[in-house]
Amino acid sequence: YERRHGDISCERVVWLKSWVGDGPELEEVLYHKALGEGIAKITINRAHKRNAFTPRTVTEMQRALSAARDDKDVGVVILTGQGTDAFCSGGDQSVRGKHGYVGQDNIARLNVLDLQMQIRRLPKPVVAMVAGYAVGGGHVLHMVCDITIAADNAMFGQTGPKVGSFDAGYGCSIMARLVGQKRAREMWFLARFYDAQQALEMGLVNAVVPVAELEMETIKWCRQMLKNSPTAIRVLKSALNAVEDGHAGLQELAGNATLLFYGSEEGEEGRKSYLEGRQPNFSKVPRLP
Ligand code: S0N
Repeated sequence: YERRHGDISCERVVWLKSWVGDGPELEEVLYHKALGEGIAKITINRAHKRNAFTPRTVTEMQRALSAARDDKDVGVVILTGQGTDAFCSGGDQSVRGKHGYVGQDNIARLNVLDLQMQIRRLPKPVVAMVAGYAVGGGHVLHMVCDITIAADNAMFGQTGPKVGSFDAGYGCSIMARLVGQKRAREMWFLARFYDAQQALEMGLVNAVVPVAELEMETIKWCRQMLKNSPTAIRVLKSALNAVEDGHAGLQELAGNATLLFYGSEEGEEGRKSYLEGRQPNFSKVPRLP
């Protein structure tokens, strides 16, 4: 630990390599938990390819996200890339086939779409910590996250129309919500890159900090969220999603209502009465205005 200014929010983090459940050893992703904090960190570990993802990278990220979701000690997840050159440069073009990205099992997939859904539905905030390039499918990943903290060397953009691909799902809809229709069309049609300051001005990111301070600043944001009510944050995330996600958004929000209802006396009376073979007695439940 390194304490600075006696301020807990400036205390450095000790990262512990953590277990993501059964399955093969992680190769393309790192999963860490911060000692004594509620923070998990998922790192794409392919710096030699600017952290481009293969089907295996995506599967490993999905396993790490599941581990973070199931872990009652984890309240916030950081998503990042190894090194400072790139957050993620999208799909690894060297394994792109005619029907998607081809994994070691020789099956072509676009499983990054499942990963996007998983980030969106995770009932805990996901913070993108972006140094260097966040482009192509990597740009979509940071947009799907709840918060983005960018280093001053970050570069953002879509490359699809240059390399013969596009993400017409969240890659368009979330982008248009973030930056507006005109800018979204500009980003996709021209495939330009934007620096961190431009991204901040466009509403693509929440903050820009010097690259050397990126992790510490991200940790501060995480710690501040962790001080707040996890249930409030959980319901707010699903509510913010629900406005845009149609039936899927409603289902997510409604799941939270059910979760809270199960914990109430009213919900418990229903369950108990069934098990005790009697009529439920809801007479004490106040009919609130
Ligand atoms: C990121 C860039 C700008 C970095 O440039 P820089 O710093 O000059 O480094 P390079 O020398 O270019 O790169 C270093 C090494 O890394 C390799 N590399 C980088 N990115 C990739 C990549 N995406 N795939 C494979 N290899 C990559 C370089 O080749 C180099 O290797 P060596 O050292 O051996 O020469 C620059 O690298 C760049 O522009 N990268 C490509 C960005 C890109 O076009 N990405 C793909 C965009 N498309 C997607 O992401 C698809 C997303 C997707 O999966 C999807 C999802 C939903 C619906 C549809 C789709 C879809 O298919 O579109």
